[in-house]
Amino acid sequence: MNIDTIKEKLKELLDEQRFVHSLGTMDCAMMLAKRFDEDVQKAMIAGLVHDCAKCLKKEELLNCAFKSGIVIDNIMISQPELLHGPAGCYLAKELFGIYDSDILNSIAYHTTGRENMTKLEKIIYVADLIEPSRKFKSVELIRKKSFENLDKAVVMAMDNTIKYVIEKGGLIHPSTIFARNQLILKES
Ligand code: DGI
Ligand code: FE
Ligand code: FE
Ligand code: FE
Repeated sequence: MNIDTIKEKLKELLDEQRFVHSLGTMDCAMMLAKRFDEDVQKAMIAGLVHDCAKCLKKEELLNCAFKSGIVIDNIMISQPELLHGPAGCYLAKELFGIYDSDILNSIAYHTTGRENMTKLEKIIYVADLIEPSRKFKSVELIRKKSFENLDKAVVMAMDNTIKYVIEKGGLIHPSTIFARNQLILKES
């Protein structure tokens, strides 16, 4: 499926704001892919599709997440925000005919991150947070860093997300902690 066909289908799955966010993530993923020598077409598709399950109802979300082949743990079930990555990975295959495992993993792990993230997974993790419609306080700092050092930008993005989740009293998914620790240890 080409990008224009994916866009048309995606538009029906998402509300206006989420669709605009997806286009922004696609553009940022494209720029980061060029900057860090990743496959530009793959990055664009992953960025465009990453939130395709975001507007599903709870039941549908659970159903798709369980069919994704991604391990769904109790933390994800108790924090349903964490299910749209795995569910999106399933829909990417079923609705958009995407079978590239790097693209599918980038979608599946775009919310939590994980240890040993590929370059594409990092690009999508960061692009999701820095796309133009994101307005939080430290976004400019992360935007700037993302074109200098991808790993550092991932850590900054995780820091931002962890603080946000703590602020809301939520559970932090351990994959984010493992990923963040690994990236920081690698730097030092
Ligand atoms: O889908 P988006 O809004 O574009 O962004 P996202 O998929 O990165 O994050 C979706 C939501 O999930 C966002 O409100 C932050 C939240 N989130 C991210 N990591 C965690 C988390 N929520 C909990 N409870 N635990 C996490 O580890
Ligand atoms: Fe998301
Ligand atoms: Fe994110
Ligand atoms: Fe997103």
